Amino acid sequence: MKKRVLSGIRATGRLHLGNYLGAVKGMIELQNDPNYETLYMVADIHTITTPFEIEGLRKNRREVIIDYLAAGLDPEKSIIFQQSKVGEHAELSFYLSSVVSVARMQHLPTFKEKIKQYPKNVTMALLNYPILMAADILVYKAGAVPVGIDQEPHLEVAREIAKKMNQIYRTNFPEPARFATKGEYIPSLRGEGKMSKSIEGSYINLTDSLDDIRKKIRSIPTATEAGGEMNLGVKTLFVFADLFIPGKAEQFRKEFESGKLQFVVVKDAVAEAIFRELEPFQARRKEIEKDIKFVDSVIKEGAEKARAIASRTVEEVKEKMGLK
Ligand code: AQP
Repeated sequence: MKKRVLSGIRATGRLHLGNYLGAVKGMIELQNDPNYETLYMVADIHTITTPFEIEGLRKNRREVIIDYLAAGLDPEKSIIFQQSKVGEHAELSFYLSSVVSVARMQHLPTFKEKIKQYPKNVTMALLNYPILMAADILVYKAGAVPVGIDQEPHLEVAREIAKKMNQIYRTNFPEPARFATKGEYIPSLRGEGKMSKSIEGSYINLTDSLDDIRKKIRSIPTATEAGGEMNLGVKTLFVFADLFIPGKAEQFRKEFESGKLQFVVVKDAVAEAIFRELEPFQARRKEIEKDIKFVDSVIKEGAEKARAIASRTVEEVKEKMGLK
């Protein structure tokens, strides 16, 4: 039996390097491994858990699908779909919420961070985010979830829910585990926190030009002189150096320690290497953008395939919970 895989990205904007390294790379790796059956969605329902604009949401969810296809997700190998087209996610999340306490949700670090970021948007939808994520995974009985390390607290909730449902209602949900990549945590270019779509100045878009990338990498707040303790900005720069110029990173580290490092040299080498990695993605994206019919057919067929699996799970859960 193939192991099922589920992952998704919110429709809050174009993908950035953090999404790509922390999630999409893992998604592609599992898609290309014959031991896995992969389902990848654009998480548009999750998007309404924080403030959003209606037209922006519509536009972004298509952009995420195009980004997926350009990055190498293949509808012949993966089910690529829009979360809101499979109503079973929202339905199952309500059933699952009956085994979760309010306190457990309120104490999650991710919830606390989001209410700090959006103090006027402390909604039930935000509180329910991890339960919906558990439903996304469990509705396909997925065992592997390629997501960044920031999502680990949510996976813990999904495992707790799976265990409880199995104990109370004799369902057979697997306990999902995160599939980690080398870039599981990409820091913000501002030197503090993670790279995030909703934090201006923190991210590099996958569609950025070499010039933009160079400017952004140069903006990382490194010290004026090398040597001594690495500050957060320098540490951030070295995260990128380790990922994108691994052959040169050690030498640059030694130069830093001896006080001889010129930061702009490392920054420009990193920027160049990031752009080289993104160039093929950008070329493919331009082609896919033009092929409206292809994108439409991926969205339509993906929903049908996903629904066929999800509806079976929901029927089973309803039966076991006495709702049928
Ligand atoms: N900085 C990051 N490093 C590694 N992985 C990351 N991910 C996000 N940021 C990083 C991973 O990308 C996937 C999709 O994330 P999301 O868009 O669904 O939600 P998010 O985590 O809230 O991403 P953003 O960019 O921070 O969006 P906003 O600003 O809209 O909230 C997940 O697998 C995540 O781990």
